Amino acid sequence: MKQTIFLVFVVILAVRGVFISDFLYRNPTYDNRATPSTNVISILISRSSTHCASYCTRDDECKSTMYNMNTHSCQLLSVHMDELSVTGPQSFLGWLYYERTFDCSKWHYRFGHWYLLDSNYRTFNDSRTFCASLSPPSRVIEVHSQAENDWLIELSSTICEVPYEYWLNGYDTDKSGTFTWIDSQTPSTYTYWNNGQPDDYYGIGSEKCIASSTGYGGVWNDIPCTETRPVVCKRNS
Ligand SMILES: [Ca+2]
Repeated sequence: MKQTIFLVFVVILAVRGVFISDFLYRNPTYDNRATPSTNVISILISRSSTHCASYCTRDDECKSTMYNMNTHSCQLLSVHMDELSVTGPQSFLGWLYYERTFDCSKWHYRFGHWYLLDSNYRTFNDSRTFCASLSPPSRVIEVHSQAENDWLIELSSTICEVPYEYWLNGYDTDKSGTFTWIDSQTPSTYTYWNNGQPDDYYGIGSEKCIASSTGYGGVWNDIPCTETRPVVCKRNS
């Protein structure tokens, strides 16, 4: 029974592995090097290093892989190996190290959704039009949790290295701080307003749109919709 479940799991992963959004970079510096077991997400048997990579690119936490060309063991690691994370040699040889690299120009898969950052400045409406024009079509990001707001920071600051204010897909029409997300039409249960925001700074109704300041801890601010900001587009599949 266990074998059947494992096989089904492998088949599902193999099929899903077609949708790889980024790549693994071969870095021989850390071949045959070991890291604490707390950095090992899982160990699988994999037919090739590429197959092993497909597991990694489908795992939100995976940053690198160790693939053993003799035993076909595939370790998914939660770290990029460096001098701090290396504890010494592996107990046997044959391990090849691959590092996951993130390409800012590609879609990234997290929390069951796909995300794409575009650093061009547009008004909110033009950003909506831009996301809808992509293939597949998408929407301006709706942020439903702290983890997703943190991911917006990671994507813009760490991966794309362009931390700034990014449009969120909501209208704060009444300065109450709660609102309905535009496209999903769900109420905002999670918010992360900066102190004193939303404030409709230029008068009632003057700041209807919302941005997350990823260069400033991801706090939210209401701003005029005619301002121009970069955007992260989001789609479900
Ligand atoms: Ca404001």
